[in-house]
Amino acid sequence: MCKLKNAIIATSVALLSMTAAKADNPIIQTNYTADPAPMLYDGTVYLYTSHDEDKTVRNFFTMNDWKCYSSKDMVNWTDRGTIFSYKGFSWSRGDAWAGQCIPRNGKFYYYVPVNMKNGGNAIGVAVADSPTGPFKDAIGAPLLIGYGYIDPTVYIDDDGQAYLYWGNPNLWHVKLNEDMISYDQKLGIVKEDLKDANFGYRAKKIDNRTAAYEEGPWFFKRNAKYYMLYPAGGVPEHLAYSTSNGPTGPWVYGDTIMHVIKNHGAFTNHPGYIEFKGKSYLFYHDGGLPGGGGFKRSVCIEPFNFNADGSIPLITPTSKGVVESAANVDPYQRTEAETIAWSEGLKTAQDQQKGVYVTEISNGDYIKVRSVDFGKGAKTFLASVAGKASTGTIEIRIDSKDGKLLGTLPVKTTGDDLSWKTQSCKVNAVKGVHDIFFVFKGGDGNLFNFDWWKFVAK
Ligand code: FUB
Repeated sequence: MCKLKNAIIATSVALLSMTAAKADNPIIQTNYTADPAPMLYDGTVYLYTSHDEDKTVRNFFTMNDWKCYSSKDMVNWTDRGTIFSYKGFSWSRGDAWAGQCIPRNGKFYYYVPVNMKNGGNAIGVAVADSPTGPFKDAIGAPLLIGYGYIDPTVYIDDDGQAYLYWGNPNLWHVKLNEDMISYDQKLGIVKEDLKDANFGYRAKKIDNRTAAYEEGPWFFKRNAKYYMLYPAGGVPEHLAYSTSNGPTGPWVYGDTIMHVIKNHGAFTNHPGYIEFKGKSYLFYHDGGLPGGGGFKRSVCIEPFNFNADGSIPLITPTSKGVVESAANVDPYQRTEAETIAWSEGLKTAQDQQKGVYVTEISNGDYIKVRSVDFGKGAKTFLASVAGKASTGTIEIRIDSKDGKLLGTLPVKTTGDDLSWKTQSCKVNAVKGVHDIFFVFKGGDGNLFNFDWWKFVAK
């Protein structure tokens, strides 16, 4: 984005000290991300997001592609790149809005809304052999076409029946066939009756606002109860939920689960939910990054506990987000440089050769990686870097950006910005679990590119 970096530099010292002190919402700082859709697969959380472009066109959502991030600990997120674009649907002219991906029979089905070439709303399906793609149009045509057909959410029940819900301001569903790219024609498209008791108070006003379903449903099951989370209340949106004893209702309105976000909110919000390692997490978006707002949103996470009766408590948006890491990072394994708990200034890029790497690194930028377990200690730091005229260094610090210096890697030129070399430096004694800060120092302009790092144990 051209550039969050500029916005960050222009932002006051007050903001920088605020961000340095807090962890770690919004969870992605290298792009504007929205409409979070987490998916658990093989011990890893894959987070699919829509993507607000840096440059908003005609004061409206400017969204061309979808991104994926992954994590094994809920605090460090690895950028897996742009995984699909509306251009992958030959029949679409744009508007890559909120989608959800689900695995089935060794394939990954990504349900996404776009606008068709004639302008109408449609839901397409992209399919891939891996959670991070490459995705391609699974049908060659839309799965569903209709006014207000946006924001699909998909769930496969214990009996193998898959359901797709979607819509704004109506809510529809179909039963997907086993192939996941067609649906039960006999049942057809079912439109929910959005009565107050089912999906919130549309007619009655509460605090001068309607409290009813608006869009962005998120469907899941927990302990035999079916949940539908959704943005409600029009503009601006809060988050609410309904529950049911069956996958197709009847639905019973629950309550508000997140109020309209007052501090750095966007006029939309959008829920996602996942249980990971026995803990519950609500994903949502705000406008919390520098330069952020309604068309430049950012994904955030809050851990929460269900009430004993299965109801969902009111969840407060925080800047700290997930405090407790679900796992430690092993520094003796290669870690992608784009694995980030918090960063400032820099960006990510991707190409065929390297995949995703960290780029546009300027003097003073940094990456924080949380909960790194050094065990008995490290002796050497290795980094894969590339830079035509590099004069920069990577300072390896622990526990804060100005914390104890473990070592400094002077990055030597590799001859080209995409000519990658592994370079190393000695590190001072360090034991146990620490947050690492890679602080980049150097002259003017972009210093070098950074692809991965690891330590060598003592
Ligand atoms: O991101 C574009 C639209 O805004 C989504 O489809 C809605 O859910 C809202 O977040």
